[in-house]
Amino acid sequence: MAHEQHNYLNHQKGIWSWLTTLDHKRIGIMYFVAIMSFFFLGGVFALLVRAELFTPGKTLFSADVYNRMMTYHGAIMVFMVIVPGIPAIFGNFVLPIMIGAKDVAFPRLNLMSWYMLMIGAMITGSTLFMQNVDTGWTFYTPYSSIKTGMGVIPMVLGVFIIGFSSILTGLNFIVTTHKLRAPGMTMNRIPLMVWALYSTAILQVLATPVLAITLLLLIAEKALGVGIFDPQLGGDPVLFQHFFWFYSHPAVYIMILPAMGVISELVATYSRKVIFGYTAIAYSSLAIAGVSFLVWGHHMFVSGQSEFAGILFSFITMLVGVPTAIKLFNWISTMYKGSIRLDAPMLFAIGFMFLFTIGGLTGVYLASTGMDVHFHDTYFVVAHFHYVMVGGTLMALMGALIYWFPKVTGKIYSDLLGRIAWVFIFTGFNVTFFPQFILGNMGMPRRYYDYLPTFTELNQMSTFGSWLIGTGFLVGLFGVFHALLKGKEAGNNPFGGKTLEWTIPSPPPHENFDKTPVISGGPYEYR
Ligand code: HEM
Ligand SMILES: [Cu+2]
Repeated sequence: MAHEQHNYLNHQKGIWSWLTTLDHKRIGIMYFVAIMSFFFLGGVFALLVRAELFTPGKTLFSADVYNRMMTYHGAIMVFMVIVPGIPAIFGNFVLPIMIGAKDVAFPRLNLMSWYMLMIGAMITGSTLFMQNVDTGWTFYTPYSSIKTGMGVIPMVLGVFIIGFSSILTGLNFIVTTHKLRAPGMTMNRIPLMVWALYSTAILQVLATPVLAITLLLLIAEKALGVGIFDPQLGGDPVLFQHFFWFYSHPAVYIMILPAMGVISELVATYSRKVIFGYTAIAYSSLAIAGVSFLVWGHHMFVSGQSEFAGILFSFITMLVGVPTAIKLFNWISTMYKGSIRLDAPMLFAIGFMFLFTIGGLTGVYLASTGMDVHFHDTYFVVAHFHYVMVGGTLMALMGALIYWFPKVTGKIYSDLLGRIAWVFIFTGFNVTFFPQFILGNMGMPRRYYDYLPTFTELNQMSTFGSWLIGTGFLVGLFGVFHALLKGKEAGNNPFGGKTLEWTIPSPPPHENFDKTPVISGGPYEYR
């Protein structure tokens, strides 16, 4: 072997050089380690929740313990895994490289965002040792503000801080995309992943402050007795729902848009074709981001809002289907007559399209005001949002992991292990969540500790499926260690990608490019 390549991994040595690094690539890896640990914890809670639901009545835990596990599962998965996941890990790693930059615009702010996530997670995590955080991840008032214990305060304080991490990352990505593109890299030449991250960043910056203020108001009411949401103090609990969903609906697009960006890259690379409808895919991200601010009321059809509001929210919600369908049709058109390679990342991309479509279509049921009266707060909703969030975001995350692994580490992730993980996750996923559509339609309410004996079989199927998913992710994790220890050397461009990251060595040098690239064409020039 020749002399060791100089790259960002061996540029400096020691744990301290990592904890103080300003290199976006190293920060991406630090996010990976942190977020995967949260994911593991959230996953354990999920398995415990499903285990408790294996039989009606008490299976393993008391109702109190169940409520807490459900709360931590939801809060960890949403605020610490699926929201930051793809942007913080892969966005950090690839965004600057994809636009031909040396780093993000504000490297120190980038490092600070990571620390804010860690501090927020520690404060939220510390409540694990308090006995009373049992509100569910939505922290609905008046239960959270007057009925349950004080552990809610540190819980939401942690989420508040995590929110700032998200805002700062978004800000950083917006400025980076505008200011640091290489010469010739016009906005209409940036890769679709960058468009997706950019649209996401707008949502992060505009929507997250609303959550932050809402959580501060909740703390103010709980700690100081200021009447905001509590009717006894002159407040309005429905106001909390308006605030909460004004953030949390856009947040579902913070979760899914980066995933869609990943899918665009995978579809282009593994179909070896110019992406069909670049402009349409790019601008549909912006359209989705825009419309997502106008639909929050579909979470409140049964909250007593006016009928007119209901009709309006229902209509606007359905509109989101248009830009989403545009993306889907363009991906399929790209694959049409392409030389498709069904490597593991492409399997995850196809899994994404399949599961996300089911999730999206069932969203249309929920968005119909009449049907939502039937489905609201049942397992149908649980199935719907897991199909979109897990089926969408986590499938894309796995695809992204295997696709960019060689670039990040210099080693190739075993395609076989990737496929095995895919089979377990994809099958397990459907076994877990499909029965929940039926359960919801039969009337099983969500969040409950107990259920009618008639629901037993479907619940057992669902619990069994959760073990398959768990196994799939363990295989996925094993694949990481396997690749690090035994993976083949990657070379610059093992999959024939066309975007800029594939033009530099794997792992990349400290400052990405020896000399700034000059761009003269679009990002996917296959023919
Ligand atoms: C982009 C991906 C999407 C994600 C990540 C997502 C996520 C979610 C989540 C987390 C919930 C449950 C909220 C809760 O805890 O109460 C939910 C509910 C809902 N979603 Fe989606 N969703 C997505 C797409 C859609 C689409 C495309 C539609 C409609 C066309 C839709 C319509 C609804 C409706 C109406 C509800 C409320 C149901 C109820 O509570 O009765 N969603 N979604
Ligand atoms: Cu929504």
